[in-house]
Amino acid sequence: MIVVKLDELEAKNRIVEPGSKNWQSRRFLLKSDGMGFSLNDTIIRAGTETFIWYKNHLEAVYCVSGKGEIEDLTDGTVYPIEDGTMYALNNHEKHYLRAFEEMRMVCVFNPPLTGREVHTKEGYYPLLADDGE
Ligand code: 9YT
Repeated sequence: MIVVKLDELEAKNRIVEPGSKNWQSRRFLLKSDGMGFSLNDTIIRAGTETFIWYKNHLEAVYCVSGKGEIEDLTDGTVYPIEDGTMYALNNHEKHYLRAFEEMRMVCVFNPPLTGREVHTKEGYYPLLADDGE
């Protein structure tokens, strides 16, 4: 069994931020944990807009606090996000993620993240080898 507390992740080198500082991803489960998916507790900073296109991954996101929106760029639909909203990018949709308040999101990736991924300038995470620890 794996049991980890949020305040243990720093020492495990499992806290990741992009250069933009738009978000901070606290990575509880990675590929090396052998679950077949990864699990992050991610903070999206207030006032940010992030273009994302997970062409290599499926992601499900569950918002547990804060307010924002996601704009699906495949058809222009804008969905409000608040505590209790889940979205799943089952078709690798290009999107904008906007935070009006700081949002806390639980994010699951398939295939699992390996550790240190941040978005390329095209908005995706490369498929990395197991070197993230
Ligand atoms: C919701 C989202 O995709 N935010 C970007 C960060 C990502 N979820 C991560 O690496 O935790």
